[in-house]
Amino acid sequence: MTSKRNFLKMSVLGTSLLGITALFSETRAHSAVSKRRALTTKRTNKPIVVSTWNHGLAANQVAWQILSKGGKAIDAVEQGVRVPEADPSVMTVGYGGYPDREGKVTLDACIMDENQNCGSVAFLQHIKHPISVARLVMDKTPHVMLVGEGALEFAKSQGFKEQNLLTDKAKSAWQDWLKESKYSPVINVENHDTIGMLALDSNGDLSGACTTSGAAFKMSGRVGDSPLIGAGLYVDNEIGAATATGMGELMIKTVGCHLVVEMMRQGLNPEQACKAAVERIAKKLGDYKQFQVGFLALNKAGEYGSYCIQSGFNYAVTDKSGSELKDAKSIL
Ligand code: SD4
Repeated sequence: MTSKRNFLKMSVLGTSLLGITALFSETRAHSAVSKRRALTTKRTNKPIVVSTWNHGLAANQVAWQILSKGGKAIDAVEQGVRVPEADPSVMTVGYGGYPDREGKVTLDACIMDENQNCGSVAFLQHIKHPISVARLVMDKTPHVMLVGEGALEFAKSQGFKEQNLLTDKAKSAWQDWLKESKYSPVINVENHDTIGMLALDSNGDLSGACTTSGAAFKMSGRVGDSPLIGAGLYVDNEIGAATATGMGELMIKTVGCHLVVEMMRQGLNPEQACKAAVERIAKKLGDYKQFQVGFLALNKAGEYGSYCIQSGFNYAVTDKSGSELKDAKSIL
């Protein structure tokens, strides 16, 4: 009887001990999960927006107004890059951009969202905001890219008004250029104003936009990397996003921004991924030293980084802690 009672006592004790142990390890597991969650949340720096060059600061401000209120990254990047598009003092984006050799301002732009949707326009004339036309190509057509006359007709059908984009300042720069008609892209001067912008919103979604008037005094009909998904911009919402500035032919030849995102998929951080893409250009393209190329990347955790060929490329970062301009590292 006694031994039976003892046995029962032991069993009860055993059971409760087991229960306590189970409870304890469950609590431990639970707290590990929540610690991990806390770490992930703490580590994810969102919302955040990054963009190329000095004029990125003003563009980021507009993007930040959307992001800081819980808005979507795709809206933030579209509205953000409209700032330099409308600014005539920015002479390689939108209105006021340098024309081609024939004196025509021809614009390239693309946009990409968190669901792999994208839209693009190239060789678009007379429309101040090519990025918003690209957005509508994405939202309202079954296509990704419209060019030239077709892009213009589409823009007009959506209510965009034609206007003269050639300012007096850009016209006189072109007339000066005509005196020698020598096409030699100057590093960090005539090729330095494309805006590429990447944003991570408070929902954790990534989007990007890129818009430019392209290389100054280019051949008529020349299209650079900026409207080409994969070359001038790429977004993969699982991994990260990248954009590029500089001599577009080099990005096209290496599908540069796709390469940067794939490098991040392999585990590189944004700066390392941008560096790897610049090194790929250096390895494959012999004449790379004459040109500038800069990549800018943002990953899913809100970490960002950049790399370029020549020193002198900078980018703007805006998040909860404010805005700042940062210099990219370079291989030369
Ligand atoms: C292009 N990548 O058309 C553009 C030019 C540029 O900063 O980035 N300028 O090749």
